Amino acid sequence: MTMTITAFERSPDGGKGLARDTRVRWALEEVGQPYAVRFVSFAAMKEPAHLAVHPFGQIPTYEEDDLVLFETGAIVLHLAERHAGLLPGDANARARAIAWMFAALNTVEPPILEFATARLFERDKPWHAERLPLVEDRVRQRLDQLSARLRDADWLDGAFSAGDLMMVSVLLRLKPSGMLDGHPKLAAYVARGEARPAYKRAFAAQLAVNNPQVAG
Ligand code: GTB
Repeated sequence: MTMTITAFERSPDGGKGLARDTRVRWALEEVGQPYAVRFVSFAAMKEPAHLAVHPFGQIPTYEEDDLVLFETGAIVLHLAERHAGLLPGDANARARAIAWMFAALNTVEPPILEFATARLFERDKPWHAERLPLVEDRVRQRLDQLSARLRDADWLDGAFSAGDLMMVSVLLRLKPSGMLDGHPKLAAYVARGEARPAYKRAFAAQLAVNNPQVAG
């Protein structure tokens, strides 16, 4: 069984690990599965060959024999269900870990993406200065709520799970803004995720492609 994912030929973040192939690489590393990467350019992503695997012309995708998947949530859940290491054995704990995956993608990531978009692409708009604090407030509200739930625990619900993998991946997008600094428990939570050997391998693999000088 060969697993192949797609990733940016050259990520716009220059190897900061923010493109979404990193979370899939991380999941593959956590479950100890080797994988191959097919690199695609922005132009190639919109060509019929890639659109056949990803209807929206994006990365990452996942191929395993005759199974083709897109959407990082679906890919990570598939890996977590097929291989040990990312979901607990107990049925209720498993359901809760999956709920955290959905919370990361559906509740926490949307305001973070809005915030990133506002910071990166809306600076020249006449309404930017008015809109940015509103968007920032929506992110802060989610961080306050998440931090209140996490408290001093290492992970969101018992042992590290796919829920934590997804939540840490989503929160990492805030790092360049410095917003996590106002939430020390979450900053420590993200640092624990980044310290995992599997994350380090995933990060190094994408860095080697996107910034070979730094990767050495
Ligand atoms: N919901 C989908 C999923 O989770 O799989 C979203 C996939 C997605 O947004 N893919 C992006 C993409 O292919 C790359 S990850 N974009 C190209 C396009 O739409 O044409 C998003 C991303 C891109 C770049 C940075 N960065 O440079 O910091 C961070 C995140």
